[in-house]
Order: sequence, then structure tokens, then C-alpha cells
Amino acid sequence: MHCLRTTVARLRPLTAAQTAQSLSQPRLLVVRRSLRTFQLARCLNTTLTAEPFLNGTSSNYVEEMYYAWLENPRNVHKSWDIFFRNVNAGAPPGVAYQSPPPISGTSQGLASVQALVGGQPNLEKLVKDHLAVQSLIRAYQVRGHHIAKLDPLNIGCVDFDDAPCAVGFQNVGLYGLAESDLDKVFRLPTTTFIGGNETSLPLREIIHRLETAYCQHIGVEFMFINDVEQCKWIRQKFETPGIMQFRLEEKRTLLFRMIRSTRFEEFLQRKWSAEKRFGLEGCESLIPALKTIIDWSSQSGVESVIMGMPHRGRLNVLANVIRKELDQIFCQFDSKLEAADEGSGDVKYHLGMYHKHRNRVSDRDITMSLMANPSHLEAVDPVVQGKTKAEQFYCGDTEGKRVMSILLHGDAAFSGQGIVYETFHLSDLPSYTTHGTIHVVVNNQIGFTTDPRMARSSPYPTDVARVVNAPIFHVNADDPEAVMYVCNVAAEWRNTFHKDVVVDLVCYRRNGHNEMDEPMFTQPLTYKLIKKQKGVLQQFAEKLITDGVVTTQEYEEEVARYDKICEEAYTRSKDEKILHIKHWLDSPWPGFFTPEGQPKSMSCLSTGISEEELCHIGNIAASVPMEDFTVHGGLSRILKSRANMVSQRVCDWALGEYMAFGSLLKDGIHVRLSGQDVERGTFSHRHHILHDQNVDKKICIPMNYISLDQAPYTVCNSSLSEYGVLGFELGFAMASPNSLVVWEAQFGDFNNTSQCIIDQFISSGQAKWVRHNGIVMLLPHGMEGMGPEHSSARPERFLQMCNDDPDVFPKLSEDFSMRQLYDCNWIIVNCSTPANIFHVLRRQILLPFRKPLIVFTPKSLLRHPEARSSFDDMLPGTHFKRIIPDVGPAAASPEKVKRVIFCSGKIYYELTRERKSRGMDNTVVVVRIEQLSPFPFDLVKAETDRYAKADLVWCQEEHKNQGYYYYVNPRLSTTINHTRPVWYAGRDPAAAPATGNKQTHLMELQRLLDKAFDLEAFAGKV
Ligand SMILES: Cc1ncc(C[n+]2csc(CCOP(=O)(O)OP(=O)(O)O)c2C)c(N)n1
Ligand SMILES: [Mg+2]
Repeated sequence: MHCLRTTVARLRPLTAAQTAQSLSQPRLLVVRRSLRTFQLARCLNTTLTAEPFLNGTSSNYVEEMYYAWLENPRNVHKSWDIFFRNVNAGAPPGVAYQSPPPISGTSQGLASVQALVGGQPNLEKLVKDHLAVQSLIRAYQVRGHHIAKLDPLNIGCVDFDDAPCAVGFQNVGLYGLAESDLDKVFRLPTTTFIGGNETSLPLREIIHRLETAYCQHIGVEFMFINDVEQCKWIRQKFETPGIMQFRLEEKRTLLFRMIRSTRFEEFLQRKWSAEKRFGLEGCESLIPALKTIIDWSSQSGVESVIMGMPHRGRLNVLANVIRKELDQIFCQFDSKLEAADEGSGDVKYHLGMYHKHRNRVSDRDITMSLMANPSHLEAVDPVVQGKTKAEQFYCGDTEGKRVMSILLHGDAAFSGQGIVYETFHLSDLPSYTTHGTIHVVVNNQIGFTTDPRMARSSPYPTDVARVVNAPIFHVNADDPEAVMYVCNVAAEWRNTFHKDVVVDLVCYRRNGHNEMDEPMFTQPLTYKLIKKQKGVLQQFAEKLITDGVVTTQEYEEEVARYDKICEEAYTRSKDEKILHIKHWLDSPWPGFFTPEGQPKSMSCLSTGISEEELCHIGNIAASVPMEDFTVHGGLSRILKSRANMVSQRVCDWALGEYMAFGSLLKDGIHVRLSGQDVERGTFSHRHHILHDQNVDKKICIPMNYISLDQAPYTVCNSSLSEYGVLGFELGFAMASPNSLVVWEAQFGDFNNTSQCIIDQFISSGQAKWVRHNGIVMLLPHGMEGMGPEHSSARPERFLQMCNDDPDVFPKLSEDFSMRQLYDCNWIIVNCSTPANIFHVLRRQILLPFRKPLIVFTPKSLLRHPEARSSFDDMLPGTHFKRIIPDVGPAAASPEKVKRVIFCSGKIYYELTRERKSRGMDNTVVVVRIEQLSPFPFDLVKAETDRYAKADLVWCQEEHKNQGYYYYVNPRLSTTINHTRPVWYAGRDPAAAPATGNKQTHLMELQRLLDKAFDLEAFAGKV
């Protein structure tokens, strides 16, 4: 049976000394809301250490007693009460202890204690034995989950070799206790709830209750949590005797939910036996698990639940949790279904869903959304979080009481994908928290064909959650009642502490990875066991019938009732001939589009604003609108220079951005800027948050002082994660079209660690899932001699993913530029002026539809004296310039022009400087293409027509295989109908984005400029 994972969970006791050691770690204990530090105990210990009967180990026990006594003197035995009173009164060593008074009262248990200690108590033995019992209790709390019966197959996929532990009757000797102690009564420490109303219990009963709490079908992993109250809360939820009991009605509901979950899969299997569906068989209790969480949360006031999940059981969740009509699901299996709208289909496993209904348990409305997700496992996690945060933000839910998220995971993906970790690290950050996510892991102990022992190095797939102190409830998914119980606790945990929690459904996968796969190829022995395993519904139904909760007839009737529902839906589904992907939207934007889903217009108002507004926002940007606020001297100078610019009616880059954000805020558009160090700006140019130099945490956000009825401005430094944070912002932008959501990379090249979000969501999201998104990515880019790692935002990659055809000159029309924007998959710009960044950011909101905007942003241009814009370029009537033609002397006499250099971005300033130094202002024009994609065919054509006889050169500072060349070149050629060559002046192809050597960098730059202005450079070449 070596193929089976045969690890026998061995439990090693925490020895008394270890317990004592862990107890003596400095920590904070909270008692009755007052903070009590360890210091106090240390003071006591100074006096205590001299007590003749105390040694290092027992003093820790006494310390625990002392805490309990402080809390309430009645918590400890009378003898301890007297002892502590005496110590506190300053009794000298040896005098504080007095023989205990005779034990009175009715408790028989206490009488046994007297029997234990005898007339002449041996205090040292008493202390040692109690300490041993305490160790034993703690061992159960810490590691009871190691021996809980979590695995329905009992193949033991969790390997605890490095942390075995032993408890149970047979192991009491390991704790220094004897079998003869089993019937002795011990006072229970305050760290356990197993006593219920009793404060002392015989050791045998103590062990029995601990086994019940920690070693059955639920394994509670929580003792790593650094919060005493939270640990106590969990202990109370699992240790209190008899706490896991359900009413008859609850059991029946649970059974009915199991019927739906199970029969749904069986129905699909019957009807479409040759179709993949990534069925839930082996983890059918996922459905009641989710429904329990939702019921509980709805009862506590949650109105909206946003979910993200992988393939496994998705259809079942859609049908039985989100409550999508069954016929709409069944018709997806019809290959002849025709698409009525755009979208690549992919409904069954990837499209999302949004549905509002009345929750029967709470009798309140609840909106459920399941987010569309790509195949890339776990990629949707941060997206769900972002959308949840946005919904909370828009409804003023600052504590996560109305909107919450649930994330589902597979065991292999949960431990394998780094994005899980990145998402966990957002969970407690002020601008990213969703106030607790409930994670549910379908832990079927396999990932496709790979065993856990080959898939992860941690014992559980859930260990990643420990980094944020999330409690983890492992549960045997073959026990629906245990599942329901932990789900209730998880929902209550979230509602109480607003922190993440994990439910680990330990289950199995009855079929192959999908229904077409043969699992016996790779897991033969496991699957022999699985074939023998009775289905969970059958097990549960038999149990409830035996217990008299339902009759066989009731059960069979319910099964037949649900089968009939499925059959009827199946019949209806055959009438469905057309697939409306719009019906599968996870985030509808009511009122934004026409009822047919079209933009309300095909025009965009001027993105300019009034002089008055420019001055007002500029002055805010130059001010510290808070009293008694000390700004840094250097920053004062920056603010002063902003004031100067305003008085001169010009903007630099930072001010241009300020004007865009400020004017949108003033119009009630929420702006959110997120990314690493964005508050100040990587290049120290932005300074959107001012910090008082004398008072800690005193900050000022001038952008929030623009007007009284403005929208709030959110600017937040993020965790050091691109994948997680970009995904989060994408999700945030999904919730509403009426906010400008901007993510900035520290340097543009770091965008590739979020490649999955870019590829799977941003560039293709609308095409796949008919979902618009107006997210803005700011990617600092430019060859400035900083070396290969900080130069390139990889424009070539973004451009390669553009959907416009390089070989077709489009039909020009009046609304050409708008149509082009509407048809594209994303907009890519490289602005060379502050006015243009101002306009393009504002355009994002003024457009009647939403498209992702990728902006290659400058570094040195931020402070370049020429990279300034006059207010004139930002006034009403002005627009974003897709290209900026040359307006110099050459443009006035086009017939004299020998060469037109097309370029994009900062190289423009290097080209014009070079042109001037060569005295070629009359012969060479430099045209800036600011909007690279969609390519401004119309405007470029106007330029090539105007300079009909000139050479055409594309000049870029990037290497030839990078930058824009391979995108622009064919489009330029198409524009001129291939009548002239388009020459290249730029760096040679290279593997790295830039040289690390400053001299080489300058030499390369000069070489490309030489080529750009050498009018003979291409002579004779074809
Ligand atoms: C990022 C990513 N890598 C690889 C895959 C291919 N893949 C699809 S399902 C799967 C196994 C997933 O196992 P698990 O997370 O345990 O879920 P299960 O199928 O067992 O429910 C793999 C490797 C994927 N979809 N996404
Ligand atoms: Mg799995």
C-alpha cells in the first residue's frame, strides 16, 4: 500500500517544561479591557522566587494562577487566594503560604482534590500534576487537529513528521501523570472551556472532552494567533460541552441542501456523460457550507456577497448558491447555441454572475456575485477583494458589515500560487482591507494528477493563511453537520473580528480531474478506496433516517422533487437558442449604458476646464490647507514652485496630473491612486500626502480640500506586490464606471510580475466577458542610463496585444476616433506634455464607455524645463492630442521638408535639441504620436500627406526588437499605402532592455540621433 499516504498522525506531548517556557514568553494579556502587561507578573515573581516551594517550572503555573486570581479571586482555590493576598501585602518568603481551609461547598470534585492532596497537602506534587494537566490541555488545543479524523478516506495526506505529538489516555505518562491519576479531579485552568459550568473534572473526563472538541471530524488550528481574546473565543466555540448541536429543522435543511448538491451533479452526469464539468463529487458538502455562511452573514446584516472560485463545482455553485436558473445553465451544454453579443463564450467555467434574491433563512434581500475568472487559478482572488472594497466604499460600509467576500480554492492551487499569499497580505491594510474574507478550500487531496506530497512542503494546503493569523478550521467533508458547524463559526468569526478565516473541507475527488480523465493511471490505490467509499449524501441520509430526523419516504420524495425540477428545466433549456453573454455579467453598471448595452453617445465632451478651476486646483496643490502644520523645508520649496507655475499659467507633469484628479473630484468622481510609494511618488514629484514634521501620523491631503461637495480622494501606498495590487485595483474599477482607478508601477518593468492580470483580465476581459473596465496603469518608462532593470515598461508587449489590424487602413468617419476607442481592447499612450496627461486622464471618465488605459509615464521629463504646458492647452474646448504635429519653421514650408521623424515620448526632446544644434529646423519635422493604440491613422495620414516628398523615419530610444517599432512600422506603411519606406533610427536589437553602462548609453543615444538626422543615412537602401 505504499502508494497510499500512510502517515500515522503521531502526537508528541508538549512537555510541562515546554508549556512553562511558552507561557513565560513576554506577552500582553487583556483583562476586563484593561491592558495588563507581563511586567506585573514579573514584579510578583520577584517576591515569589524566594518562596521555598517554587522552582522555575512551577512558578509559571503560579503565574497563570496569579492572572486568574487578578481577574477574579474566586477563579482560584481559597489557598491560592490567601497566598496571593499575603504576597501582595508584602509577606516575607515562607510566610505567605498558609494551609488551605477545609474544602467546603457541594462540589464532589473539590472533595476529590482534597483526597488528592490529603490532609497534609503536598503542594509541589499538586502543582506538578496540575501543570501536567494544563500541558495536556494545551497539547490538545495546539495539536489536537493532528489526530482529528479529518480525512474521509483515512489515507493521511498530512505529514506531521516534524511535529508529532501524543495525547490520550494511553499517553498520560508522557506528561508525568500516571494511569492512576485518571480518576483524580483537577481544577481546570482558565484557558479552557471544557468544564462548562464545572471548574474541576476528573482527568479521564478532561481527556474525553478534549478528544470530543479537538479530535473528531473538526481540526481547529488557531493557537498560533497572537491575540488572547481571539484564541479564547475559538476555544469557547469548540470546547464548550454540547455546543455542536442542531435543531431538527436545521438538520433537515442540511439534508435537502445535500440532496440538491448531489443530485445536480448526478443529473448533469446522466444527461451529458461525455462533457467535462469539473464536478463536485466527493465534496458535495461545499454547497451547504457556502449556504450556511451566506445565511449566517445575511442574518447579521450582510447585503452583498462577492465570490471568486475555480472550476471545481462551479456549475453547482451557480445553480444552488447563486441561484442561476437551471435552464440557463443546462443550455450551455448545447453546442448549437448561438452567441447574441460579443464575448468569447466560455460560460460554463469562466463567466461570472450577479443575482439578487431573498434569503429564506434571514428573510432579507441578498445580492450574490460570482466573478468571471480566467483559467489561471487564484488570479481572481485580488480582483474579488478589490470589487468588495469598492462596494464597501460606495455604500459607506467602513467595517465590512454589509458587503463581504468569499473565496474558494483548490488545495493544490491554494498552496502553490503566490497570489494567494499576496492577497492575504492585503487583508489588513487600511486601504485594501475588506474586513475579513471567508476562504473555503475544496481540499480533495489532489491537484489534477499530483499528490499533495509532491505539491507542497507544508503539512496542510492552508498553512499560507497563518501569516495573517487567520484561524483554520479543518473539517471532514463527509460529516455535513461538522461542516455546517465550522461554517457558522467562520461566519461569526468574520462578523466579530472582521478578519480572514479559512474553512478547509477535507474531501476527495470521486472522478478524474474532469469527467473524461482516468484517475487510476496515477492514483490507483487511492481510487480503489474512493470506489468503495459511500457517497456523503447516502451516509448522511441513513444517519438522519436512523436518528428519526426524516423518514425514508420524506427523503425519497425530496430527491424526486429536485430531480423533477431539473427535468423541467432541462426541457425548457432546449428552447434556448441564443446565448446572451450579457446575462452573465458579474458587475452590471445600471444606467451607464442603454438598456441594449450600448454607449449612450459616441462623442466625448472637451476635457478642458476653466482658467478659474485650473488656478483653484493649482493653488490647492501649492498649499497646506491645515492649520498648525509643519511641512518639510524642501517640500515648502516644491509647493512654492507650484504656486509660481500657477501664477505663470503653466503646469509641470505633477501639476497636470493634479489638475486632472482635482477637477474630476470636484465633479464628484472618486479618484483612487494606488501602488508602491505613490503618495509621495517614486520620483518625489507628487507629494499628495503631506506629513507634519513634528507630530507623528499627522498628515494632510490637500486634494481633499478642493470643494465641500467633492468626491473623496484615495491615494494609498500599497504592499510590495504588483500581481495582488493591480488585480485589486482592477476589481475596484469593476464595481463602478464613475471613478478613476489608477495603479502605478514603481518602475514600469515591474508590471511583468502582474502579467497574469494584464493578459487574462485587462487586455482581454471585455472580449471574453463583455465587461468594460476603465483602469489606468501608469508605467514609468524611459532610457535614461539607469541600467537594464529600471528602463523599460515593455511597450512592445502591450502593443503586441492590441486588437487593431496593422494592415487595414480603417474607414474614416466623423466619429472615427471615438469608434476606434470603442472597438479597441485598450488604449496605449505615451504623453510628452503635462496637458496631454491631464486630458487623457479626464477622458477616461468623460468617455461614454470604459477601456483600460496604459500610460508610459516619464521620469526625467517630470522636471524637464521644456516639458511644461500652458493653461491655454487645458482650457474648455481643448482635447487630448492623439498626435502632436510639428509647429516649427519646417511645418510652415512643408515642401522644403526632407524628413519626417515620427516618435513617441521623451525622445522628442532629445530629437528637437539635436535638430536645433544641427541647424536643421527647416528641413526636418518631428511628429509625436501620443496615442499609440488605437493607432491614429487619420492624423498620421494628414502628416504624411502634408510632407508627401519627405523621408519617413520612425525614431525610438528603445532597442529595435522592443519599444514601438514593430507596432508602428506596419501601420505607418499601411497609412501611406506602402508608397514610401519607413526607416528606422533607434538602438539595435538586444536581449536586455538597456545597457548598464552610462557611457555606452550616451554613445548609443548619440548614434541613433546621428542616424535620425543624417539625411543620407538611408540613401540607396530599399
Ligand atoms: C495558474 C494555473 N496553473 C495551472 C493550471 C492547470 N490546472 C488546472 S486545474 C489544476 C489542478 C488544480 O488542483 P486543485 O487546486 O487542488 O483543484 P482541484 O482540481 O483538485 O479541485 C491545474 C494544475 C491552471 N489552471 N492555472
Ligand atoms: Mg485538489
